[in-house]
Amino acid sequence: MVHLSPSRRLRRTPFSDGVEAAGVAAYTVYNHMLLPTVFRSLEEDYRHLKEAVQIWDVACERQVELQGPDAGRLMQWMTPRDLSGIQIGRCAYIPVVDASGGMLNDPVALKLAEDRWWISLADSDLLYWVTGLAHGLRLDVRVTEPDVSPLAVQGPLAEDLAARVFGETVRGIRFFQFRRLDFRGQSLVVARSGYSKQGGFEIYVEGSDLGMTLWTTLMEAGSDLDVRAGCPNGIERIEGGLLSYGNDMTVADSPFDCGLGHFCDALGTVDHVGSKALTRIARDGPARQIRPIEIWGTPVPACDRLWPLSVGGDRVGHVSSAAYSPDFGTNVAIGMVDRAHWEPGTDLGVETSAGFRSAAVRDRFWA
Ligand code: THG
Repeated sequence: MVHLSPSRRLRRTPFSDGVEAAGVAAYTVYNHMLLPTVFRSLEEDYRHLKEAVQIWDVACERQVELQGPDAGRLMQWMTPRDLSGIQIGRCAYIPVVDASGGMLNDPVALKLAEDRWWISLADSDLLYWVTGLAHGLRLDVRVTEPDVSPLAVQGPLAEDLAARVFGETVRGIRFFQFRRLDFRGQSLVVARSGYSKQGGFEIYVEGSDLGMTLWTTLMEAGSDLDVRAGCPNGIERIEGGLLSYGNDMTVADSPFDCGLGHFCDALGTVDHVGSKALTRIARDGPARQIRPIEIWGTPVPACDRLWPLSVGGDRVGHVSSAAYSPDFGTNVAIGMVDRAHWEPGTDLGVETSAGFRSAAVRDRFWA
């Protein structure tokens, strides 16, 4: 891969100076921002994430803020997930769909107040869609992108590190809940969440100026815990079945295709922009669905295009993410498989960028 040319369109983050000082080896682009992908090596970063604690610059998870009397109505109009039971202080993973039921994003929503929400975006320009809905429905709500940058603390020692910086109270924050905690006289949203299965927190840094102060404080507080700069790990997230918007799903896929049916209102009583389409898909069942796929043989390269899946020469789906897992000693992958072939144990062929391989549908993700 050649270098990324720096420019104003490719936004740095409040933590980029720290990331670079820590020796970032590779970046990707996410929401027009820099997102580190490798520090030492994918495998070394993976091992360390599972054994210690890492600080992740995930400022690219941009927030869309809804503020005003109609904030709740707009939130519910965007998603098939029933938000009526979501209390202040809770996070909710939500499919966001268009009028055809196609996935526009799969953000984490945070309910800050009855009239105030943040939507912590995956990689698509959802701000335009949300602003458009607000105008089209003539809603009384302000839609903005605030100066808020998430910093994640992930790994088995994350709770110990977070407790040193934010106090013992962090231990009481449950999964997908958040509290406002003091850091240097400023109250920051600290949530137990993050794009790994290793546990940890996400700190929503309000005000870019505070970014490097928090970064440095965490690094110093965790030096004896072997804290390192890290990033979402391409092996670990496939083992855990964490989906990547733009890779594992696009606007061509419904939440049911993505295995996110349990995040959709089961009774079909929630009125949202994709209600009609999703009611039909829920009734008929999806024609294909995301499945864990095991690819046999030696380590496969990174999946930078769809790899066709086949049975007896007929195409039955594709693989969208793959990696060799050191812990499971096999190639772990995420695929989209047609209904007739998605049963666990089904043998498939996959045309990887390094040639044809045998593969199989698994019953569950690895971790
Ligand atoms: N944290 C925050 N914002 C984000 C992400 C994040 N925005 C972009 C991206 N990640 C959105 N995608 C996901 C995908 C999976 C999860 C969160 C965001 C996730 N899933 C849990 C799982 O699958 O185990 C379960 C969620 C649940 O049970 O509600 O955490 O990581 N701020």
